[in-house]
Amino acid sequence: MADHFQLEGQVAVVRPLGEGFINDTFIIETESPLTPNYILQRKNRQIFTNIPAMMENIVRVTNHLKNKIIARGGDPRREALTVTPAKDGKLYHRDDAGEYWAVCEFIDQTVAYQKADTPRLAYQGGKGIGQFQEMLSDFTEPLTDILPGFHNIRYRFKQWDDTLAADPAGRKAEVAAEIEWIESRRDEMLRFWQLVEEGTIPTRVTHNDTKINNILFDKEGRVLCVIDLDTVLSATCLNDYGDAIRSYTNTGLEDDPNLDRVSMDIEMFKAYTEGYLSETHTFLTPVEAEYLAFSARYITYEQVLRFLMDYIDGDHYYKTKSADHNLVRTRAQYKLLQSMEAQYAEMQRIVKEALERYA
Ligand code: ADP
Ligand code: GN1
Ligand code: MG
Repeated sequence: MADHFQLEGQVAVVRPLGEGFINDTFIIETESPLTPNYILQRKNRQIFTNIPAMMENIVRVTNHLKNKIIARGGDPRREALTVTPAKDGKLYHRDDAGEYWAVCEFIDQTVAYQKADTPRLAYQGGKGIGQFQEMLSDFTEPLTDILPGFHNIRYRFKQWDDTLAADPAGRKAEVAAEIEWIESRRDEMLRFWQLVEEGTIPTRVTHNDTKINNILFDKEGRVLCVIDLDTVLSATCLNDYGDAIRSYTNTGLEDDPNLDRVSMDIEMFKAYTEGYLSETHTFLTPVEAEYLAFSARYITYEQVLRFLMDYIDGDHYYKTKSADHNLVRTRAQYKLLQSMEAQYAEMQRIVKEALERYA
């Protein structure tokens, strides 16, 4: 597969890499230290139904980022992804089985964390996503909406209602309590989403999948590069902030079987928020600022719904490591949601105080 792409140097070895739930990721190592290594991915074509448009989106966005990075004296090949085209000039290669493959340069001397261990790292992560959004705030080229309804809870409820009605894996009865977690919060989530639908909360170019392993840090723990750009879309920037809070503040694992370990760490929340606002306070509207804390609950709730829905559906969306993996994830994310709900007043106070510094 590597031979189909415009690589510099000779391929030495190709091996699996990373913990992504969606694509199959490999590293291509080249023989010489003078030539780059590469990331090779089989993109998930069940989820991404228009991979050519997705790759086109990624190149448009990374070209814009690279111009910004050059203008501020940065290194465009380390601070932004570089897509490596196929030998026929396309941004992907389609194999005989109809699978789509894509390559980008591997950014070496970096760390992709699975978990935030210090507030400093959370601050850096917030700054990274803030910078990413800020650099794209004047991006005006068209982007194809390759995942319609991705963080749209009205659309998710449609999928949810259909899945429950069909009960394809016969698992519905066993998760009645978990289903109630979703139903009891349906209205408040729709009320929030309505603000996006009516334009009270604006739409911007955002990442939409900001968990911690989708950002690379340098060896000193400074944020370097936002990766996994498959989901770059026009959406509310609150999704990026909320999803990152879900990821960075969790004292346990996303799929922790021990719920005693799972809660929201308010110090991590404060650090991420301060990092994020250090870059975004210049453009966030008052309504966006008002809903930052709620967006963490929104995205965590959506994640509970998506894991549970996949469990009820028979595990077709996320990669799983055991038969009940999606259920374990559901329960762990719900525990996190409850912890956010319990600390909500404090979260709002922290956001307000962080913003007052810029008033
Ligand atoms: P998925 O969509 O399946 O999550 P990602 O694009 O996030 O796939 O890649 C999976 C993992 O591979 C990342 O979490 C990271 O560890 C590593 N990775 C991906 N792209 C790069 C890159 N350009 N340089 C270094 N590591 C990378
Ligand atoms: C998936 O691709 P990955 O592993 O970075 C998912 C996200 C979920 C996340 C949960 C395209 O992210 O939406 O929040 O898993 N990506 C897609 O960990 O569905
Ligand atoms: Mg990823």
